[in-house]
Parts: sequence; C-alpha cells; structure tokens
Amino acid sequence: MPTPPPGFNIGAVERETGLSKDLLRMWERRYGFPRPARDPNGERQYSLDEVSKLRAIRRLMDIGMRPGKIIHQTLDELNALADTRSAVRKDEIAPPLERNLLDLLKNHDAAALQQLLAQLVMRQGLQQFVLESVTPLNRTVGDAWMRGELEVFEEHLYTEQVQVALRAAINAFPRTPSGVPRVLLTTFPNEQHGLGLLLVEALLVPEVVHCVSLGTQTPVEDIRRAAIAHKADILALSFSGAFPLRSAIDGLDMLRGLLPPHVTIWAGGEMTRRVRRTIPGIVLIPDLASTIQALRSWRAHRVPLNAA
Ligand code: B12
Repeated sequence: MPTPPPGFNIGAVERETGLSKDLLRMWERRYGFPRPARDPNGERQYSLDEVSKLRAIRRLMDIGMRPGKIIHQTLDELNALADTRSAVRKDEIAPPLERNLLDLLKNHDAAALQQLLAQLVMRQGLQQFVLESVTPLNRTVGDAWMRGELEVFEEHLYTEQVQVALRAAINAFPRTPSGVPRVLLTTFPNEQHGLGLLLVEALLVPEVVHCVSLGTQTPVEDIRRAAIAHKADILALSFSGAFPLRSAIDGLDMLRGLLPPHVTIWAGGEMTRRVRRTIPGIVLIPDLASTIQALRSWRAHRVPLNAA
C-alpha cells in the first residue's frame, strides 16, 4: 500500500481548526468530508487542503453559519462566502490607515506597527485614538482574519501591539488612587477578548477615574470578592460577539444577585447588541462612545460609599 503523503493527525487538526476530534469523525460519517487517508497504523492523516477548508468552515460557523449548509462547498466558494459576510469587500478601497496596518501585519513588521500606533496616540490623544482609530482597526483586522487574509498569529500581533500602545498611553496619566468612581474591569470565564477592557480603561483614566483591571476570564464568585476587596463603585464587564448570549445573561443575573446594590454593573461589547430586553440592575453599553456618558450619569446620580 503506497504510503500516504505526510499529513496532519486528528490531534493536530483539532488544534489547528478548533474543531473537536468527535466532530471531525462525525462529519466524516455524515457528510463524507473530511475524508482523511490512513497511515500504516490506521491513524487518520488529513491533507493540508482539508485543513485549510476546515479552517474556512470554522470561521463561517463562528459567525453563525451551519456546517451542513456549507461543508460541500469548495475552499474558493467558502472564501467567497466569507467575503460577502465581512463588511469591507476586498475590492473596496479601505482607508489608507487600515491598508497600511494590514500591510505591516502581513509583512510582520512589528517595529513599524508599534511606531504607527504610538504616533497615532500622540497625534490624536488617547480618547480620540480609542474611538476613531482602534474601533475601526479592530473591525478591519477581524474581517481580514475572517476572509482568511490574516493568520491567527498576525491577529495576535495586532492585539499585542495595540495593547502595548494603549498601556503606555494609560500609564502616562498620573495614577489616581482617590479617583472616583473606582472601576473594576474584567471578563467572564471563556471570554478571551481583553481589548474591550483596555479601551474602556483608556477612556476613563483621562476622566480621573480609578481603574483596576483583572484582565480576562475571572470566575463569577471571584469577581464578587474582588469588587468587595477593591471597594468598587462600578464593575465593567466585556463580552465579544463570540460570547454566548444565554451564558452572559445568566452570569449577569447571578452577579447582580451576589453584589451589593451600590455596585453599578456595566456590560459592553458586541454581544450586548444582541440583548433584546433590559437586565434588571445591569447598565448595557454596546457602544464604546457611550462610556463617557455612562460615567457622567453615574457621577450625577451617585455618592460613592467611600467618598470623603
Ligand atoms: C483580537 C481578537 C481575538 C484575540 C483576542 C486576544 C486578546 N487578548 O484580546 C483572540 C485570538 C484570542 C481571539 C479569539 C477568538 N475570536 Co476574536 N477577535 C479579535 C478581534 C480581531 C479584535 C478586537 C477585539 O478583541 N474585539 C472584541 C471587542 C473589543 O470588540 P467589540 O466586542 O466589538 O466591543 C466594542 C464595544 O462594544 C466596546 N466594548 C467592548 N467591551 C466593552 C465593555 C464595556 C463596559 C463598554 C462600556 C464597552 C465595551 O469596545 C469595542 C470597540 O468599539 C475581533 C474583531 C472585531 N471586529 O472586534 C475578533 C472577533 C471578536 N473574534 C471573533 C471570534 C469568532 C473569535 C473565536 C471564536 C475564533 C476561534 N474560532 O477560535 C475566538 C474566541 C476566543 C474566546 N473564547 O474568547 C469574532 C466574533 C464574531 C461574532 N460572533 O460576532 C470577531 C468579531 C472576528 C470576526 N470578524 O469574525 N480573537
């Protein structure tokens, strides 16, 4: 039996695509795709073409498409489908900044990227940089990743460099331990997107707000304890579009019940655009630009517990 060309074993495909081994075997049975070769030990060996197609299917599943509907399409058809789903069509001229950023990412030019972002912060100021540059750049990077134009490691470089630029600019502001309100920032477990927290902190610090960020993925019970320990007036939580709506609402309801009423809970991020009803005791802020308004209304209506 001719030895099959070197391929990916099922463990490697699971890591590469985020699709579980069970799902891969089930699709093989149900749809006849993927159809891996077998090595002399009978182990599945997936080809590079199959892995690329599985990645494209996974990206479309992430924006809600059902695998059964797309699994028999070719890689080109899947990428064309991804194109129609991403806001900026390939042939539309993206603004120069976004084109420049994508070029630097694809050329892996981390130094030039860092310089570009640092210059933008200097020129625009932190709050304007957050609202007018980072938000559209996020979308550009997300859509390019969705179209398969950017690799995951290039998306990671983008996130790291934006975080470096934001962190440096935030740290340039004097720390305000007596700043009021005291805002605690984090995400629920399984929410890896931390940029939203940094964007909110970058908007608030110039407004003399005392921010404490726990980073991402803090268990709900620990969020309760941290809010008490840090005497938080406001808890700011971020939910990306990838976060399941039901778990977010259940978690927020539970947290509202656990936290003392004087702690205000802000929930923001793309997921909050899908919330169709008010959640008692939760301030939903889908739009980053509304953060300052939310701060002003808090200051107008609230006397913090630890005010002098
Ligand atoms: C960087 C990034 C990652 C990085 C995150 C690294 C890090 N340390 O943060 C990594 C690689 C880990 C990642 C992983 C994934 N990602 Co991702 N990611 C992104 C990307 C490119 C950048 C920015 C980002 O983090 N956005 C998330 C937040 C910051 O943006 P937002 O939800 O729109 O929120 C806005 C406002 O609401 C506000 N805001 C946010 N939080 C808060 C909180 C408060 C209190 C307030 C007031 C405001 C506020 O600020 C934001 C900017 O305006 C976005 C693209 C995009 N368009 O944003 C994709 C994106 C969010 N990711 C996506 C997906 C699908 C995933 C994965 C499931 C992919 C996968 N198959 O593995 C995983 C999920 C991992 C997990 N469990 O969380 C999709 C979500 C699609 C959807 N359903 O909506 C996006 C939109 C990409 C795309 N175009 O498809 N990702």
